[in-house]
Amino acid sequence: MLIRIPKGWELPESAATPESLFRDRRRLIKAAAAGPILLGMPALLAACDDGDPAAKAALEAGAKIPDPSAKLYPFDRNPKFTLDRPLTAERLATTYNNYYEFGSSKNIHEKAQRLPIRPWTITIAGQVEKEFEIGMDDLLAKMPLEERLYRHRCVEAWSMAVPWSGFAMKALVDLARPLSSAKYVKMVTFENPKVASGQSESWYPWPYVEGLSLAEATNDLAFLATGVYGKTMPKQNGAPLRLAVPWKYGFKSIKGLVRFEFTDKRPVSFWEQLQNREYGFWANVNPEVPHPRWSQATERVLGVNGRVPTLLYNGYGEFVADLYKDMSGEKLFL
Ligand SMILES: Nc1nc2c(c(=O)[nH]1)N[C@H]1C(S)=C(S)[C@@H](COP(=O)(O)O)O[C@H]1N2
Ligand SMILES: [Mo]
Repeated sequence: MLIRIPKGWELPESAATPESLFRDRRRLIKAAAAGPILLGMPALLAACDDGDPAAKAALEAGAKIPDPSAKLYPFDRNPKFTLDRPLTAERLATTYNNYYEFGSSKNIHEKAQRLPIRPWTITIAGQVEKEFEIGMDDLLAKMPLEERLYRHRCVEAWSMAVPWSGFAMKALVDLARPLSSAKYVKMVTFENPKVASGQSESWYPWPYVEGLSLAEATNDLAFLATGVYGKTMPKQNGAPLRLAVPWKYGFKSIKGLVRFEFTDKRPVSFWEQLQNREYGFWANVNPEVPHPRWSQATERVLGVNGRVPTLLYNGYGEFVADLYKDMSGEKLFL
């Protein structure tokens, strides 16, 4: 028998996942409409994809295709991005995750192994000189690869500090050559409910979508991460490509990216669509602006007992505060 005793920095899952409250409400409304017998059924059906053995074998084979970029790591560390705290233990950062495509608990790292990460194609679309697609390894060959130490602050008030490998998002924007009309970039996660069972939960507006203004995306701090801890990105952390925008709440740092769309309209992000009162577009970290249901003044650092104060822009004000100086009418911190 395996009894797991929660660590001091862990919350009961029900409390750590505010989003689940919303989901439960949606589920109830849906169930009421469909009749009580269907409660919880879609998730159950998706979880057991028995059926065709050939299809199952193909899924398993896809999941096992090795990552050919492994030989590129580690990347040289950029000394401009340092930390005020120790790095989070690799084991914690890679086993305590948020990735709703694979379920709403923190413990999704095994389920995420089902995702095939090669071949992997990135689409550049919308208001650009010319739309194109590029394979993940061709993209890696064109980008200025480096390592950066970043903090990460989840809206649920836990945090970590990790060494991301990847490249400045500005390098991807330059490659995309957006037109002057483009003001935002909308980013989209893969969609594959056969391997990501959470995507069969129809009360969510899949695929996961996030957005940045172009000014944010070309800021020094906006980073596209392809690895962590000097190695390729674990699937549960968003392989093969995820965003890292450490001055914003963690949900902005979208994982499993397949599409960048340049647009003149502000994209509506995944959580904003579900609950815009609680998860806004800008979502910059601010200890003085509470979430409607809890304080953001302090945070639990993974692996550390007790709480530490949360900092404005998660401590990155010198990089990003200027981006927002003429935006007083906007809900910048929610
Ligand atoms: N596609 C996708 N991206 C996502 C999420 C998600 O559920 N799906 N969760 C977000 C949230 S809430 C956080 S805190 C971070 C967690 O990243 P980590 O698991 O690497 O710590 O991923 C973000 N990116
Ligand atoms: Mo989060």
